Parts: sequence; C-alpha cells; structure tokens
Amino acid sequence: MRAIVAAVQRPSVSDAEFDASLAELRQLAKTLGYEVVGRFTQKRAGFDAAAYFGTGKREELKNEILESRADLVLIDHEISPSQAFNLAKEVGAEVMDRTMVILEIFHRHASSRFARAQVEIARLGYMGPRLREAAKQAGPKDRARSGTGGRSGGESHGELDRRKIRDRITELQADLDGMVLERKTQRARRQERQGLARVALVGYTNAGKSTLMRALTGSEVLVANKLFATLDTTVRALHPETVPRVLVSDTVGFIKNLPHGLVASFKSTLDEALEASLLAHVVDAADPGFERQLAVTDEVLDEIGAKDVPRLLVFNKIDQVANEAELRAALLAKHPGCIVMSAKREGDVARLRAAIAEFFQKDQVEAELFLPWSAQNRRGEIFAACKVLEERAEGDGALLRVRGDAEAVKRLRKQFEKPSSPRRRGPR
Ligand SMILES: Nc1nc2c(ncn2[C@@H]2O[C@H](COP(=O)(O)OP(=O)(O)O)[C@@H](O)[C@H]2O)c(=O)[nH]1
Ligand SMILES: [Mg+2]
Repeated sequence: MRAIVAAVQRPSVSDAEFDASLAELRQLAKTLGYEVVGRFTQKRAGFDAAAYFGTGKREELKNEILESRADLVLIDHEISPSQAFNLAKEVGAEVMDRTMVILEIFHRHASSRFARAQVEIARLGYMGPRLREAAKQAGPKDRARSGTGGRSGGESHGELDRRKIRDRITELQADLDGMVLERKTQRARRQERQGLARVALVGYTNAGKSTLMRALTGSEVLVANKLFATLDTTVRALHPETVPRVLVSDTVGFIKNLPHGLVASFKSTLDEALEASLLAHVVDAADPGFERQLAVTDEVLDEIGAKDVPRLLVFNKIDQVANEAELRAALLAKHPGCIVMSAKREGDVARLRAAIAEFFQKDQVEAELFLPWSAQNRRGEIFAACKVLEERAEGDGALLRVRGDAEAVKRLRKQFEKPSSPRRRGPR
C-alpha cells in the first residue's frame, strides 16, 4: 500500500510538535508495512464539521494522490466519521485516521486472549459511529431487514448494527472481567515453565527495536524450527546461535501521541513482554525527550506487572548525537550497566548480543553426565539442552562435562547419572 501522511496544523501547535507527530505517524505506517510516498499539510485555524481540509486543499490532495499513485491517506488526527467519509469520496483514496492506524497495529500485536478482547472492544467502539455514517450515506433504500426476525418495524441497518456492536462490547467486557483472575494464574504458570530463554525489546516507536531485532537475529526469515513456528512472527532466535538458544521478540512500540481511548488496549498488547525473562529497553538517545520516555516506559511496565523482570537499558542511535562522547559518559554514569550503541555499527550490535547472551548464561552451572554406550540414541537430548564442554570414554559409556541452565542441568543429571562408584581419576 502506498500512503500519504497528511494533517492540518492548528495555530496552537508549534512546528516542532507538528513535525514530530507526523514523523511518528510515518513510522507507524511503516510498522504496518505501508510505503509512505508523500506528506501533505495545511495550516488552518479549525476544521469544519464536514471537511477536514479546505476546499482548494482537497483538490490539491486529489492531484497529489494521482501523481504519487497513493492508495491511502493517513490523517494525523482522529477525524469524525463524516469527515473521513467525505474526504475519501472526494479524493478517491482510502482514508485512515491516526486512531485507526494505531488500532490496526494493536490488532496485530494482540497475542493473548485478554489483549484480543481488549483491542476488539476499542475497535468496535471506534467502528460503531463509522458504520452508522456509512449506513446514513447509503440512504433510506438500505432500510433493510426491517420487520424480519421479530425486529421492530422500520429499524434501520445502522440501528441494528449499533445494537449488535453494543451487545458484542458487553459480551467482551464480561469475558475480560472473567479473565482477570485467569491471567494471574497464567502468569504464575508462565514463570514456572520459563525454560525458554526469551528477551523482549520494549520502548518507543522509532527507537530502533525492529532494526535491532533484525541485526541481532541476522535475518528476515522466520525461525524455521517447528517448535517456534507456532510463535508469532515477531519472535526470532539470536544469531549466531547461543547456548542456551535465546529468542528475541519485538513488542508493540510505545506511542508519544497515543489517543486516550487506546491506553488500555496498548497495555494489554504489552502482555508479550511478560513472557520474557529479560526486557531490553531500547531508547532513542538522539530524541530530545528520551528521559521522559524512559520514565513513562518504566511506569507502564510496572503497571502491567513486569516490575520484577530484569532490564537491560539500551541507548540506541548514538551515531545521531552531536556530542557523542559526552552523552555516552553521562549515560554510563547515570545508568550503570547500560549499553550505549548504534544499530548501524556492527561492533555495537555484537556487544549487545553478547550482553544478552551473558544474561542467560550467568546462571549456568557445570556438571558431569554419563551416557551409556547402550543409550547413544539419547545424545541429541543432551546436546540440545546444554553445551558439551568435554567428552571422554569411561567404562560402559561416555562421560560428558556440560554447562547449561541450572534447571535443565538438574533434570539431565537425574536422567544421566554417573555410575554410583566410578573409579575416580586422581588430581591432574
Ligand atoms: N542513525 C541511526 N538510525 C537508526 C538506528 N537504529 C534504527 N535507526 C533508524 O530509525 C528508524 C526506526 O527504526 P525501527 O527499527 O523501525 O524502530 P521501531 O519503531 O522501534 O521498531 C529506521 O529508519 C531505522 O533505520 C541507529 O542506531 N542509528
Ligand atoms: Mg518496529
């Protein structure tokens, strides 16, 4: 899809504010896979009820759409259903407003049942008035279904849809209430089976999460392994591979200009961060407002119950900062253990990868396992679960010195116990 980002700038909004918001919308569009082919703006004191842009401007926009072969206009405001409807008709392209764009992103990121219900409620609340507008525009000939199925006579399409939407929202809300308890137990269970080493990238839109995800995992392709194929498309393994294998997930980004009505949906989509044992919090160090964003991210993570999940603070885009050395020193002093880097520098990405791998390796233990010659078919199990440091023949089998996750090693030790009284070799 080819999209034009467009907005009216009101006198109360500074140029910097206006540009930042449009840049964010552009990034959100890219997140959805749209190609942004143009930017269209107008300074206007207010919008009238029927038309978002002024008359002459709409003509201009229409031409620009033709020239740039755009399919889509993205408006950087929440506009009214009739404004959207009229604009689309007039310029001959689909119109999506900021709220719609964000809802679409949340929809894609809603991985838990809780998040899906939450996002659907927000979507229905948003769609309701728009369906009504469409029904109104379709005119009286669309007064269908009246009198059938025991419906009161003369009930319009719009009214029917409105009631259906209201019923569906009530139903979803009841589901949500029921899930609050369930979620608590789910979370506990998740923590139990945290066998998989997972790191989630969190932070604001445009901080560089997706770029880092690609750099860290070394590919655009999905993890082919069947075990992981069921996970969503935003999960990939660290590459080159580490032991244990670490999965990286790209979470939905925080949004600076988030419509108030979408806050609950946003938080619910962050659920995926709770499945991680490590949160890599990516911050755009070149953004003048990054300190504030950092604080907001921490607050929200605490709120959704991720308070105790360890964090690795990653200050990205340091190449974009004028006083790089100075800022680097200040950040390291203020946030001990943080990583200051640029996704554009290979060495930096390697450092980040090493820091993540180290996090999952530091709790590892060493042990000796005994694999009888008669059970060589089980070699794979050992090699998949931990790193084999050394192997030597001893008696009826092989003695393997391994290193791995404490839990995994404990389990293996029970299964591959050394014979009770092996003849110990003397000290080397
Ligand atoms: N100069 C520079 N640009 C970066 C860096 N990391 C990411 N970017 C760019 O910043 C933009 C947003 O990155 P993206 O990964 O999509 O951010 P996300 O919204 O957090 O997923 C893209 O145009 C990236 O190419 C960096 O370290 N330095
Ligand atoms: Mg992204």
